[in-house]
Amino acid sequence: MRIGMICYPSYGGSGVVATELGKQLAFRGHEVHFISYERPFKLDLFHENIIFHEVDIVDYPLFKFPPYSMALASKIYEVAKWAGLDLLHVHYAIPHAVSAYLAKQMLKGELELPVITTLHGTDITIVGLEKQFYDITRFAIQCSDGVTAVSRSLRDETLCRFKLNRQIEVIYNFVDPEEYRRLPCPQLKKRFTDGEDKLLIHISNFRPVKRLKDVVDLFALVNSKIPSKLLLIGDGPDGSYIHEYVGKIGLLDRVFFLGKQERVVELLSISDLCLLPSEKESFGLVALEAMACQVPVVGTKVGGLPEVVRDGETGILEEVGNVAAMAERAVKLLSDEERYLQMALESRRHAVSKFHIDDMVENYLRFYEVFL
Ligand code: GMT
Repeated sequence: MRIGMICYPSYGGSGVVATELGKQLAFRGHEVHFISYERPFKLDLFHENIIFHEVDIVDYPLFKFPPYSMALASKIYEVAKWAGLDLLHVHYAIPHAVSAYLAKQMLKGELELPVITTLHGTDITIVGLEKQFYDITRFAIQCSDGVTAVSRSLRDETLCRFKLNRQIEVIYNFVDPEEYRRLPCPQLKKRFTDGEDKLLIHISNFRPVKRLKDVVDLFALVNSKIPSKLLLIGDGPDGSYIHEYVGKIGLLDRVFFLGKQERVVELLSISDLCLLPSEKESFGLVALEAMACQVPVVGTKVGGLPEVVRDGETGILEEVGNVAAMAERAVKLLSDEERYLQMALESRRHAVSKFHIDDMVENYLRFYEVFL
């Protein structure tokens, strides 16, 4: 198959999922054409079946905002004809599904291009609900030949919020158990703890939806009972505010701001708990990656997170904002070595058995077949 893959190239779950899926399809002999404004950061290899096409963004003094959606549609049109694409898979509805629709119309009479849209979360639960995006997002989802969502929760929320009456297939996000596994990293661990402290980790884009203050408050409560350190990986709008807050509560010597990281396996491998007390989370890819590295997750009962993390078996889930309950259960877990080990091992087992990359790639391939 010749597949066009549209995604955001930057750090973030949707781009990671699209890139890893594209790589796997290429390894299985399909030709994958990535189209984006930059090379996706996880597209870090040469493979003869992977071709990256950069969307040229034309600036002109008249444009306050260069029209990216149009530029993307033109690029899709161009690549589809040039490569003879069999199918287009767009990740994140806004604006990708709209550009795909445009390109498909432009190709009419020349090439039949089935469009598959994968919904990732904030395109539905936050951005898509904005007044100026709602109708056009709904239209693009309705016009896609196939639609997938990364959790049952996201599928149901899409159908309900967008008042849609169409089939949406659930294909979960996935993890490569070979890449994400607990590695022995004693030297790295020594840089943060002398062995006495527990290590807690949070990885995100530091947006309000991730509730960074809850991350820090949760950590502070755990640390007041069990000496701990917190690794904060990522950056985003709440970065400086949260740095200030950590200073205000006097924990700067126990919280490490490590910024954006390309590889997190080693950092996860030295951690004891992964904190994800988000306001919304359609899936929580980072929770899955943590579990694959034997790190139980402490998070919220929101969106698709309960489909990924099994409360009491692979982590702890509480209501949004109930930091006290999360901390109390986290302290109890960290104090019980036997139970902790059991949960850490179960986290890995569950991640590998339910979210294996090979199974999900097969699910996508089966789904593609329906539209060819
Ligand atoms: O907010 C983020 O975490 C980024 C966003 C994205 O599109 O990259 O993440 C969404 O998609 C991920 C991949 O499918 C999911 O794992 C995240 O749960 C989802 N984020 C939210 O729903 C807030």
